[in-house]
Amino acid sequence: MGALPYGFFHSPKSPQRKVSVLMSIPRHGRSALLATAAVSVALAASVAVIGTADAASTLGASAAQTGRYYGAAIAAGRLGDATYTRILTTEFNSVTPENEMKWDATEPSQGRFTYTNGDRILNQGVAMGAKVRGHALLWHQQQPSWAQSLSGTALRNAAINHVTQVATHYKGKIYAWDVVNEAFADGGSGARRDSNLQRTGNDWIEAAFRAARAADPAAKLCYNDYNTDGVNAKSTGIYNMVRDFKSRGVPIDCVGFQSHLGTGLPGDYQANLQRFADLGVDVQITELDVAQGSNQANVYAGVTRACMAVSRCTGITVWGIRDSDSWRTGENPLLFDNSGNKKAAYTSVLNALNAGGPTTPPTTSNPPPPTTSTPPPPTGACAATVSLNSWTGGYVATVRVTAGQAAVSGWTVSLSLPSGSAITGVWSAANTGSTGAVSFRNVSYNGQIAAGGFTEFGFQGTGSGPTATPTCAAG
Ligand code: 9MR
Repeated sequence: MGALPYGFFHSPKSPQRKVSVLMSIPRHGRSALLATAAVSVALAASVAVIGTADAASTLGASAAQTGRYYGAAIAAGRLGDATYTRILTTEFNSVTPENEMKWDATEPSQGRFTYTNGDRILNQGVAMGAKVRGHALLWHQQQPSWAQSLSGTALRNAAINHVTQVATHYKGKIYAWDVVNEAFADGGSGARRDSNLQRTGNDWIEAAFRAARAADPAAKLCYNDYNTDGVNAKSTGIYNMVRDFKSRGVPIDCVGFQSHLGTGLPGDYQANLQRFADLGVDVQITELDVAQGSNQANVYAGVTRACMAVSRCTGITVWGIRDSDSWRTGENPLLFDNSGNKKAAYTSVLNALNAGGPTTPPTTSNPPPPTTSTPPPPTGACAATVSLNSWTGGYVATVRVTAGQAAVSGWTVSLSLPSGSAITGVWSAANTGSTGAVSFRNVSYNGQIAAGGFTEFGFQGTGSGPTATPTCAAG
């Protein structure tokens, strides 16, 4: 059997549960937290001196031996629970906020941003020396009520502003953002899901990724979804989107496979991860949980082995710590029982991690650094063209810079913005000016363009975008 029908689990939890997530941590909880964080730092230090040939004894340390992480979704409201925090700081080297960085939590009324609980998760991760996955900038669920009542250009502008503001707040601190969550429909269509965001125009996803890149160039930008646990219509729809994004230079770095699983694992789970990796993106298991049953430990082991076999599978996150922490009430889908004891599934995961696999490619900043070994080619002429994704009140411009018959070594693109337009974000170029006559200089990694080749940069702005063809100066 494959994944359980996910929609069954997917109804939002009661408002009471959300309120409890937003509770503040009691003072004594905070000091317990700091104490355990200190212990974990000491543990991490001792792990670092163990040779990679030794089997590590925690999930995080074992995953780290091949350059991967093993993470958990955590809730700010549980950090005062000593058992929970002990397991977290001992076992995991990545955290994801279960709810605290979602739109309803971070922008409860329009333009008023609240980061208290998101920051708690971030600080917990930092104290542990863990990677922090940001989850999730845009999603059709858990939108604040004010956003639910918007549509069209007002919603598009609000959504892009949300991405920009939240990614800016956490700039430089997030390993990977789930920029867009669950935008594809279930079933056989392979198409986008209908939602208020989708109704703002099919380009909403790429606009979100561009805004996220502009706000936090160091974060890996992921698309995240469920029921993508093998080669099926939904995962193929996403695959086609990622392939299209890569071909057009839309910034995307990773795909998250939530992996809310039933009592079986599709036979092509690993092959599906691999086909995405072959597009040139990282893959991550982002919300793993597996229905309890005689097969639970085997399914967990299978997921682990699949990730370990794919060099671009950079890590695994389980969606909670103890069974009692899970959103799947009564299904006992996690690695620790209600009392915090390790289950058979835990042992199967640890063994699979310790069995090893190819190491993940070294982490590079986004975009990759320049290669300095080849001498710069001779200077030639260049040309630039702009394509616009516009909505009332805003736009995203993608500018293609093309070299002529000779290679280009450095370029500057100049253009004129209509009155009322102002640039709010730029990626893959450095701008001079943000209104009226503006220019864009190449950055370190995209100044060299081979003869006849091209590179792209982009910017986002308010008002309406440029209409005249820009000029390009080489050198
Ligand atoms: O685990 C989360 C639960 O506490 C929330 O009530 C719920 C609201 O929809 O979201 C849960 O997390 C979801 C995640 O953000 C996206 N993928 C599905 C997860 C389970 O519903």
